[in-house]
Amino acid sequence: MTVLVEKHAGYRQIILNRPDRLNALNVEMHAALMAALAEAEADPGCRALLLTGAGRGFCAGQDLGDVAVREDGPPNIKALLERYNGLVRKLCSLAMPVVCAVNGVAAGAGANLALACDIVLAAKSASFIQAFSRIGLIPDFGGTWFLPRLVGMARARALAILAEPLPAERAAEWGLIWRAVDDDKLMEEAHVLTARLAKQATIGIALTKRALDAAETNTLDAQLDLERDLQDEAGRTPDYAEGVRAFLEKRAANFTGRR
Ligand code: T3D
Repeated sequence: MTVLVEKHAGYRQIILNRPDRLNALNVEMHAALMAALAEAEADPGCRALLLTGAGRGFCAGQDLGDVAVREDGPPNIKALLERYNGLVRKLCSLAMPVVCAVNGVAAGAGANLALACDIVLAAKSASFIQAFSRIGLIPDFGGTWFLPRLVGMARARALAILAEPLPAERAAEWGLIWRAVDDDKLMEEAHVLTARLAKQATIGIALTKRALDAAETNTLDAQLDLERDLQDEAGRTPDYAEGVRAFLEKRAANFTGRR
């Protein structure tokens, strides 16, 4: 099984599982990951996801043993990426929070897979490598989109062109990820965070994601209109009513994540 799924109360943990290849993505793993995301999305009881890797790495990007290096012409990378891009689109559009626990090296598409998640924690020993330029490619899996937005153009350019490992603690200082965590605390912290998110107002979080995504290209005027509309939607959820009631009654809210 190239991808393992563990069900927890309110959330699922998805584990990339090709540890002998540092969880490099092949076609089978890509399909299994897509299926795991689709199943999570279809489960009304699943209100958050936790993505991590088995073994000492998170994900080393495309399995380079799997792409045909041909003497008679270039490999069909376009077809490969048309398929793989669906994964980034799916991850970014999920109507639930996605936590990524980067347990070890995240290289190439593996680094950008992590950046497509909502909240990224990384073990202090982990690193992020935009490895593409080492083999003559450009950052894909959304890398050229995520990097400048997260760390600014100067750092994005150097990361993409030099392909040097960025240690987790510096990645957190630069704003590439949320937090670097002691190795032995990573999974505990990731589970606590994901379980907490699974009890929050899921629809409100999904709408927050949509608003932040749109902010990248919207004018202030357009964004204010969008906030008005999305807030109207959030304000009609039972979770909003429960949140206000709980505040006034000075107790913890009991959110359901339902419409
Ligand atoms: O067609 C296309 O390619 C288009 C798609 C592109 C998307 C991409 O992701 S391009 C970028 C692909 N990824 C890389 O270039 C990273 C390659 N890996 C590395 O540079 C290093 O493995 C790491 C820096 C990530 C980690 O180094 P280290 O020293 O900790 O581990 P290692 O010994 O290199 O790797 C352990 C094993 O995993 C090793 O196998 P072995 O010798 O024990 O049998 C290694 O070959 C294997 N491995 C690591 N990465 C990949 C891989 N096997 C296949 N594909 C990999 N990407």
